[in-house]
Amino acid sequence: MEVQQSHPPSAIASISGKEVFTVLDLDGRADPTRDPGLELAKVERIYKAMLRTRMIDTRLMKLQRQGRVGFHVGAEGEEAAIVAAAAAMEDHDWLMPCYREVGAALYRDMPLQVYIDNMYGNQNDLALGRQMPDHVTGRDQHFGSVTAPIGTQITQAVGLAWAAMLKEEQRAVGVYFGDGATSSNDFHAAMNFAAVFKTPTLFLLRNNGWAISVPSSQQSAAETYADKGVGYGMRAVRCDGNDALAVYATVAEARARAVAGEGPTLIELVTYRLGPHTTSDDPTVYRDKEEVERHQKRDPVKRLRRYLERQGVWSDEAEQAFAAEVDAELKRAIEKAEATPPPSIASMFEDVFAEMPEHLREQQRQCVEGPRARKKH
Ligand SMILES: Cc1ncc(C[n+]2csc(CCOP(=O)(O)OP(=O)(O)O)c2C)c(N)n1
Ligand SMILES: [Mg+2]
Repeated sequence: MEVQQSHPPSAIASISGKEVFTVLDLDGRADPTRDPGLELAKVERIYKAMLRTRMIDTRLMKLQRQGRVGFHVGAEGEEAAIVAAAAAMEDHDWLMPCYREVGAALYRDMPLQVYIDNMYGNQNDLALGRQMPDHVTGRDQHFGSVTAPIGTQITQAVGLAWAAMLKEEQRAVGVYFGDGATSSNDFHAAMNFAAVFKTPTLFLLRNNGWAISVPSSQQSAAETYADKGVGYGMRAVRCDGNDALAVYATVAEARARAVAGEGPTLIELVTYRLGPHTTSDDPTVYRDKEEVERHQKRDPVKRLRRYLERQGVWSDEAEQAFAAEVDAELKRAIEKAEATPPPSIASMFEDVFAEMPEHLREQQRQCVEGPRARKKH
């Protein structure tokens, strides 16, 4: 596709369809011809958000194993794909999540307490414990609701983008989903509609190698996941999803095109799920530990840290001080969440109707007077 000059030309525009766009090598050296030239303060903010996401995941995994939270879905290994994509968009752009992207909401300053309260499903949880843990929502962060069915957010994102386009809002919508989700009906409907109507949608396809126990090589017969864009007539690019600077450059460029009316982009973020699918999964039964070890060498957090160290703005001391801050804020948030009572039993019947119908009022009354309400639930 010819590059229009409504936005600055960038290195990504010059690479071929199958190539994976990379800026940083594994030791954190940036290719000067591809470096997006981000201010170091911004790179540092991205790095801190990635490290914080990793630390929160590690802690939540332990809390689940201790029986203190019921479930967790982590992002280990995918922090660059998630956080740097959010950083490359504007705060008023909507982000529609899959279930692994709370790091994007936290990057946009979702208070940690809001997230941790959701993990506990307590009285302060915005969903009042009616959803699974990790099913957050953040209106203030323009972060849509996590829903469990695979792919539904993809069509919703295209609808949001279409509305933004009709209202001439200069707003793009980024939608995260996995390699497995490209097999869903919603992916097809969304891709087709977005390409035909040129909606300002960024399809942030996290190809993390696996859909639970199905390897991405068996999920599709297409040579690359970006190839899936071709049949829809949509611009599609591949990018190293473990390289925060490459993710930033690719997403920023696609966003500029989208709001300039040049249509959507499918961005294949080539990454790897280092952890289990969720805390309910045991990947040792279906994948080799050598595969995981190979990918650990491409760890996105360590790679960006090396870049910052090379620029002289990060050090062991800075890392330790920041880690201590995150530990302390997590400890506070967990203590508060654990001290907060569960939602009231009566609340189960609320928020569906503006005025509660008689039959629900009756059920609510029976429930509140019944034996369950007297127990800790
Ligand atoms: C419609 C639907 N079918 C099946 C599932 C069960 N399921 C949950 S996650 C998942 C795998 C998704 O893999 P992918 O899209 O690659 O995302 P990843 O978990 O790797 O980030 C499946 C099949 C579901 N939630 N919804
Ligand atoms: Mg996957």
